[in-house]
Amino acid sequence: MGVLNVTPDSFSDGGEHDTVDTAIAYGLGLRAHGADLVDVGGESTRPGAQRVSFEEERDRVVPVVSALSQEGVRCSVDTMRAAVAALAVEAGAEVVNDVSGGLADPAMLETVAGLGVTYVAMHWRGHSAEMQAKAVYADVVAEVRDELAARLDACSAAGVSDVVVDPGIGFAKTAEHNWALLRAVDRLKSLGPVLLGSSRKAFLGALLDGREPAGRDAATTALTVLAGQQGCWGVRVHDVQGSADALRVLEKLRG
Ligand code: PMM
Repeated sequence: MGVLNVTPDSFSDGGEHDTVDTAIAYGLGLRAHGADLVDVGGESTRPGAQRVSFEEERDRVVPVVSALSQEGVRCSVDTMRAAVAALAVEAGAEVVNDVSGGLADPAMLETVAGLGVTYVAMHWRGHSAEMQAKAVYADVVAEVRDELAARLDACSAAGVSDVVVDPGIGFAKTAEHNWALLRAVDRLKSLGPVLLGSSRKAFLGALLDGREPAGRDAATTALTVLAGQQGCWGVRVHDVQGSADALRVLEKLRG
């Protein structure tokens, strides 16, 4: 899954493709580099970020999903809003990627059930402005697992059957929480297919002595190899070529 943030303020690629035309060109490039899905988002979720309005998010996301879908690029929509998810699916998106796992918008799960698409439920404890204060766990793996299991129950009650789970690396987590979750992918897999979104995140910068986001791609690729070895459903990355190449190597070695 390649990251396409149509936002002025995302931590790594904010402002790089915040017009519809540059976003479409960028999305085509992600596909050319090997992305199976292009994840189009219009609202930054970096720690401390403020929310954008529904209209702003819709106007950033829908034209890009529509144009990429017409070019045959498979898209997911990265949104916490049911109304944006519905419009993006109408425009061609095949997957709804909700970082709140249905907690931010009470209409989300019923909407996705009606749309009949794959749903990514990420572990989430609150909006960006407040989430780092919620990074408190006695046993992060057990608690994230239990909280994701509760979201799966909610999905099932609403009629959403095709669900991918995501531990939410960097969302209400310290660096050590992220590492603990990455060490425990095996335990998360029993919930269902797993997506990992570690790409260029701050815990990698901390590991690499404060390196800036663009210099974190090799470390990201190392985690893609881990995800591939563990049989994850997907990885959500900025540098698609590096991760796609690494997965091709892994596939070849496995014969
Ligand atoms: N991370 C970000 C945004 N969307 N979606 C999923 N499923 N998992 C993630 O870890 C995730 C996400 C934040 O990263 P960005 O600012 O680079 O988009």
